[in-house]
Amino acid sequence: YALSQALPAALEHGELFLEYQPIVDLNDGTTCAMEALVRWKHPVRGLLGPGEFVPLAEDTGMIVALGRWVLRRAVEDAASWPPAPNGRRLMVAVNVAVRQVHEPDLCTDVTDALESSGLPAELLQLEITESAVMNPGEGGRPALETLQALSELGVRIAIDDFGTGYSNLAYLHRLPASTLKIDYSFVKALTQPAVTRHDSAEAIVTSLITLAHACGMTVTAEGVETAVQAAILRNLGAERAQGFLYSRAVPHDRVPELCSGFE
Ligand code: G
Ligand code: G
Ligand code: MN
Ligand code: NA
Repeated sequence: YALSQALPAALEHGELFLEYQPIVDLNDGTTCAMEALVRWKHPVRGLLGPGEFVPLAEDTGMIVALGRWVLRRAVEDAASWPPAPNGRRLMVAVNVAVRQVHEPDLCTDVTDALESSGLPAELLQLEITESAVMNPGEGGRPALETLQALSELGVRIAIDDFGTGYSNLAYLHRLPASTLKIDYSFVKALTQPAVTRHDSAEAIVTSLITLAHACGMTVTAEGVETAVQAAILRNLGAERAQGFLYSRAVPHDRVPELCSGFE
């Protein structure tokens, strides 16, 4: 309760900041994108992760202002990143909460952020959780309509935490999304010891990848911590991975050293 009360002032006083975690091409190890992850440097409670305050901000509606700030900051940061050695520029991935998707201003906010920073639309990926896109109700604009408008701007859409919600697969097929992010829980299950391991972990990941590809989406696996997991995912056809194997989230000034990739 106290934390959620303090959040508006914290945002105004510059206590929030972003870190970036690389998203890596599983085939050649190059860095494709950086995901922006918000943190709160609380004057009394110390460093807080998004898990500790994003849900509170979602409950109070503060997530709309917070999300708008994250979007601006991340897009501005990304506009300044140097190209990788292969000449390609990094994309920036920004998490968008369900409340933001139902805000009529989201497309305008995105357009404004791109225009004022000069970042090309194709270099912005908006990450929307599976449950957010699959719940088109909530009184706002239908999620599908908003996602279509964003997609027409040239922005990429990724479905985040896939496999943890209850998806309407017919609806999934209609989403203008280019990427499906497989939730870390499935990645973890791939290499869990035989006794506790869910026997069908590999079969589930295989079918998620098949499903994504059938819908014309590429796959990013989250929470990859070991080279064995990365090898399995690559063999199963996942295109990209993200996780501690490559890097934790780093402050903005360390992004350039991660641009070239991982062997
Ligand atoms: O760092 P941690 O594992 O605690 O992250 C918890 C969750 O917070 C993640 O699922 C991540 O997607 C989410 N998150 C991180 N940054 C943002 C943000 O800027 N906006 C929203 N809506 N969620 C975020
Ligand atoms: O849900 P989302 O993917 O947006 O959340 C990303 C969060 O997952 C980050 O905040 C980070 O703390 C956490 N994370 C990133 N990589 C790994 C990893 O390899 N292992 C684990 N356990 N958590 C990770
Ligand atoms: Mn995410
Ligand atoms: Na996730």
